[in-house]
Amino acid sequence: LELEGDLRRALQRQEFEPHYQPILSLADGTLVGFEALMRWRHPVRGVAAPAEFLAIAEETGSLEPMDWQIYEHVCRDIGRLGHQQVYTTLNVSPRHLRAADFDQRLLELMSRHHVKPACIRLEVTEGALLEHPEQVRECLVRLREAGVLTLLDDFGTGYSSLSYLHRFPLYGLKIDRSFVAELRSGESGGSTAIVRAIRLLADSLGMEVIAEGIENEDQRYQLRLLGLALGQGYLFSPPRSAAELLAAKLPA
Ligand code: G
Ligand code: G
Ligand code: NA
Ligand code: MN
Repeated sequence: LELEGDLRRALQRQEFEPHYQPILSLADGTLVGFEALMRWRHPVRGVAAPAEFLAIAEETGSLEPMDWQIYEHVCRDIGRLGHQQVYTTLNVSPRHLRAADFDQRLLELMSRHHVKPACIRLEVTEGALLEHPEQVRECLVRLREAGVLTLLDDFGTGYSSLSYLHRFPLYGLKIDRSFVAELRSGESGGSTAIVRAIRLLADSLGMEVIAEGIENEDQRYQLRLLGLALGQGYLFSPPRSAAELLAAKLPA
């Protein structure tokens, strides 16, 4: 109950901000995009990650306004960070996609900030697709027609019903970090087989694949052997604030 009030006050004070984790080519490190991840910057307690507040926010209906605070912040940041040549992904909570005006509201926000459709991609989870499939499909189709692509997040951990892969306009899959964490060199079973199967499935559906949670060189090497082209993780960079990214750009 205390957290609920804290979240409401934090919303009013605009304490939610995106941190950015780069998405790169595993072959040569070329930057292709960033995932925007919500953080709560409390004046006393410091920076908190979603694990500490996401469930309560969702239960109490605060998550949607928090998301919009993040999306607006991302649109503002794209200009000042010079991120017009790459894409930034937004995490979308399941409830959002059911709102009849989600796509319109997002496109209006982007247009107000002069953000091109190619600069934004959405990350949705399997659960979000299955709750109100027809409404969600239509929303994602309208966004795709406007140039905003959708990626399926945490692939392999949800319902893993494959029928939706071609029913929804999905541009790519993000392989959940639990599979990447279990990759072992010289091993053909377990996680290695799953990652290979996901890559083959995505290839045959013409979908892009991004590996999440890459923490070491061995994982990067294994993923490249399995034909993965793109990834993100602590090996390359943790999620960083806009201020940190700006500071890193200044000559030392
Ligand atoms: O950054 P971190 O690993 O703590 O993120 C944990 C989870 O929080 C991720 O699974 C992600 O889907 C979710 N998440 C991160 N940022 C956002 C956001 O802006 N909106 C929503 N709805 N979820 C987010
Ligand atoms: O569910 P989603 O994939 O959107 O959330 C991504 C989460 O993974 C974020 O909370 C982010 O902080 C975290 N993350 C990013 N890179 C790594 C990594 O290399 N290892 C681990 N364990 N977590 C990571
Ligand atoms: Na995500
Ligand atoms: Mn993800």
